[in-house]
Amino acid sequence: MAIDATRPYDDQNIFAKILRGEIPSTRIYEDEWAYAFPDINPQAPLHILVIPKGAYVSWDDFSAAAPAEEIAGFIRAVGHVAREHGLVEPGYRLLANIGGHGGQEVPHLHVHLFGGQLLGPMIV
Ligand code: D5M
Repeated sequence: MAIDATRPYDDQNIFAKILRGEIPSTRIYEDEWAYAFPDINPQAPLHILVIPKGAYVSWDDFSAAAPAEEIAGFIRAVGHVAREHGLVEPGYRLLANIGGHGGQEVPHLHVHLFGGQLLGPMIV
């Protein structure tokens, strides 16, 4: 069920548990700002989730409240993961769902990185 992105951060969400190592995940990339792991329900040959290490519900509170250093670190990490997987050429897609109408299900900011095939037109 989609979440309300305006609610306070819940540190019992599944991605918080992954960051704390309480739920297993396969580490694809990790640095001071971000952690990347495969989506459990892949929608493309390559479907990676990149999450900030800080406690942010969605892109909304992250963009409004995170320190600039943290925002830069996270965005750089997303780009790094894509380059590491050779995705710049032929290309890839980034997606962040935000709140109810965005269809966000996990209340910890995550960017979906899709690649490995020609992706169809964006579905809204
Ligand atoms: O997408 C939430 C995404 O999170 C969805 O594509 C499944 C994925 N998911 C949920 N639980 C896990 C675990 N444990 N590992 C990996 N991936 C997971 P949203 O943008 O919130 O709709």
